[in-house]
Amino acid sequence: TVMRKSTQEVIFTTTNLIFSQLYLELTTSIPTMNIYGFGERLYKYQLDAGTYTIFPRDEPAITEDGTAGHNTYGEQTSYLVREKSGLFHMNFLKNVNPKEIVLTSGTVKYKVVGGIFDFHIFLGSNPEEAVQQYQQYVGAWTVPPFWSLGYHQSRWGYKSFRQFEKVLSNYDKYDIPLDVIWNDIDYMIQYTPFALDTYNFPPNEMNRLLKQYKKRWVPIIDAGIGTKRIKENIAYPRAQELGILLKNAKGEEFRGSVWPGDSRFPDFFHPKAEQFWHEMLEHLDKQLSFDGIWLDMNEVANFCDGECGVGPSQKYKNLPFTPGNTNLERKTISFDAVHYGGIEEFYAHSLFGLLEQKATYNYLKKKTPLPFILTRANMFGTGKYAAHWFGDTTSGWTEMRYTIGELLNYNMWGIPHSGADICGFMKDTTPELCARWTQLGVFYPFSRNHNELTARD
Ligand code: MIG
Repeated sequence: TVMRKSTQEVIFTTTNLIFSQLYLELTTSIPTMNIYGFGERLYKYQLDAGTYTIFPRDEPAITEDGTAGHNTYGEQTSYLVREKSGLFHMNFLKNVNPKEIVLTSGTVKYKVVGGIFDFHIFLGSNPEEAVQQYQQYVGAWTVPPFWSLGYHQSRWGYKSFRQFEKVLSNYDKYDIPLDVIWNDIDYMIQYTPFALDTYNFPPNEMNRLLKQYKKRWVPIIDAGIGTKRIKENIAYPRAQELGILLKNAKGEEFRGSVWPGDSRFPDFFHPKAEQFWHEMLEHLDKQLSFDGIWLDMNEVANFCDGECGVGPSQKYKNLPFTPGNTNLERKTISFDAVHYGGIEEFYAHSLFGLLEQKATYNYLKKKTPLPFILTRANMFGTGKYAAHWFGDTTSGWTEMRYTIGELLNYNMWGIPHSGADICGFMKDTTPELCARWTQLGVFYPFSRNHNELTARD
């Protein structure tokens, strides 16, 4: 039992405790239902009683409804709660294993598959004080460069620099201020990371446009390294040479599949992984200099469930409990994949993104005092390196409203530079929704219009 001395109020007390190798359960009382946190999810800010899954994954168009399995891209394991006296505290569970939280009136139950219980409680007299202490502990947050606080334009499906030019000239024509223009996976040859498509995006044309229209440029980098033997693909041979690829339980390269087709994943635990990542970023930077980096598919996403051709791992097939009621290795890498130092993926899932963000940050830090990185995967600590957008949000009114709840959450979790795709990502938007979303979106600290490949402009 933890009691606040000044008010004698109980703020944490365990009413049950199970502690075993693969299953941990604990129930604590909470003082009121003015409770906020547990992500990532697209939902309103104050939580209702319900079941909340925490396990980062790549699943588009998910809206929370208080039942298991509506988790999205982030690992955020803290909550803020109002005490009966009116004081606030924040509770943080430092654990990156898959978990589910069951919130009932007056209790929080943690159901965690693996790892340890490591709780931290931050006492404040008001919400700001509690949040500040939490943020100090997790290392938040990086100061964004001034330009990144401006307005951004992106979409999936700019096929060439000509279409890019059309977008830029339209912004000018209608006198809409724009600071940053982005490229999605279309700028690469066969979606192969670090392989610039110089036919459709010739560096001289791109540089001319960025200069003429005075825009900053941010390209996407996906986590999966394609294995295609094309001369522009320098990443795969170099990763093999340095021996930095993630391995399966047999010690072979772990086989995945992402946008470039057959793919491998860099193992950011490897001491030479950062060198590899910096060499690749520099290779792209030299051809076409970027102002920031957009990290996608880093939960990590995989089009196979577990290893391609093998399937989910045998070892972790029969877990005592499955958060989210769904195969946890769905669209990601197997839990028995092995990182450098013998660390199994089961214990390191969310760390892929964090270590990738850190490596990217360290590269940009060589060019500029204030790096800008946008990441989809996130966990506690991400704010130290990167900004976050809420992934694949559907173009709908409820979704638009819920982005406000998510925004407040990320402000609390130490990633204040965040926002959702303005006008929505999945499905066609409508003129009215898009106008309203733009009115809301200019108040997102990270303010970017972005759209899916098949949805209309
Ligand atoms: O499998 O790069 O959330 O913003 O446009 C989809 C294409 C991959 C998901 C991102 C989205 C991006 C899209 N990506």
